Amino acid sequence: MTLVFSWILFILVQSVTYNAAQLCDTKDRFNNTWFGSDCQYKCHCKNNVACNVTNGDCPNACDIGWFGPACQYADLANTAKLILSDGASKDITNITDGDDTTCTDLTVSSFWLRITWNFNIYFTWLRLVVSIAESQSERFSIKFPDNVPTQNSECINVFIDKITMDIYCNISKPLNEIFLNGSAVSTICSLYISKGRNVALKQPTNQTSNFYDSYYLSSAAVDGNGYSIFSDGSCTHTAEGDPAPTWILYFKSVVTVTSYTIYNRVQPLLSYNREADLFRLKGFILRTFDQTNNIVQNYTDTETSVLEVYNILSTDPWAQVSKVQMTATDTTNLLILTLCEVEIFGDSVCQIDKFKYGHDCENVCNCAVPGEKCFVSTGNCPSGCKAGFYGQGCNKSMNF
Ligand SMILES: [Ca+2]
Repeated sequence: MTLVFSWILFILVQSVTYNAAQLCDTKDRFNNTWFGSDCQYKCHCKNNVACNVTNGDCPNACDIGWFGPACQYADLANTAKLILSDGASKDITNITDGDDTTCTDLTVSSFWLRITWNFNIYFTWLRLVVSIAESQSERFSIKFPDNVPTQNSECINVFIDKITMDIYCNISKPLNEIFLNGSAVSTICSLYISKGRNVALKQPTNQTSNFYDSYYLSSAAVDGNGYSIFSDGSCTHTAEGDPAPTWILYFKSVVTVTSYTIYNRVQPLLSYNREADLFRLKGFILRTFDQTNNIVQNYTDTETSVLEVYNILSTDPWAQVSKVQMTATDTTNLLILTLCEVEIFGDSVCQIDKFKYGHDCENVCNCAVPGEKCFVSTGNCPSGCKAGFYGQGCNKSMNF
């Protein structure tokens, strides 16, 4: 009897898994494809092709603006301005074209590559791909502006393979430029700088009231679609008369956060209520909390005009965040909170599973030093991979 029951359960579980996989690789109505056990991660493949439904790998390459494991890391390098220290005469657009096979040949032995943004970022890690095999990490170096306190020991260089190197730094201050140098930079093919991955996607959410029972629910802000036209059904909407309309996201596992991107409701230009709808977000409050409900960040919008998209930097890129809350405060028109998407860039913490890594802390670190915590983003280790292993996540065996 028990055996029969086990079999039925097995078949049930298999069919659920199978169905999830089937749903994941079908494009949703916004033309996105998904992966993961609950189809909770968005594919970011070149030419918008579907990714592997289990691990998110892309058949060709990542879409431009994305890189790293399962193409889940947003790239800040392609939003930066790159300047060579020896003048701007050389074409360096290959570095940020998202194609690892197009490389620069700068034929100079030593120079600085200055990378600047017209906004502030947090630096966590970057990836360099070069055309000529490297084995010495000192052939790359990274420098931060003078007002950003760093010590060499705060950055760790890790080889993924002979032409790919990651640099991780433990920095808590926002900055808007970094410098790279070293002879190997002259053969650079790609530079990716991590903004983090969108940790908000498909996380559990709630709001203090619903405008309708089945539409414009809190989950619409984490459905992966920043489409801001309300009728597309991908925005939230609280009920009229709610005295403090609030939206809340509860992370399944604590995360670190570097920045927030909030998509306002944007009606077509000639809509009669376009301005009024935009103004509902004016003066909003964003609060984040740790696991014991202490406030991590308390941000109030003070923009003089309303924006279609708000970018807010975290106050502490290493703080552990458990809950995010947004409240509307503007009473010029109707007091209503509408969010078309809330993207939260950050990463896993893997606090309980200390020696694990990945989006769900599902993988085990495989470091040279036993018991060492690996980087949650890639699974690579400060001490290097365990003997006999190499590659991203130290999970490729040298014994064929
Ligand atoms: Ca949405």
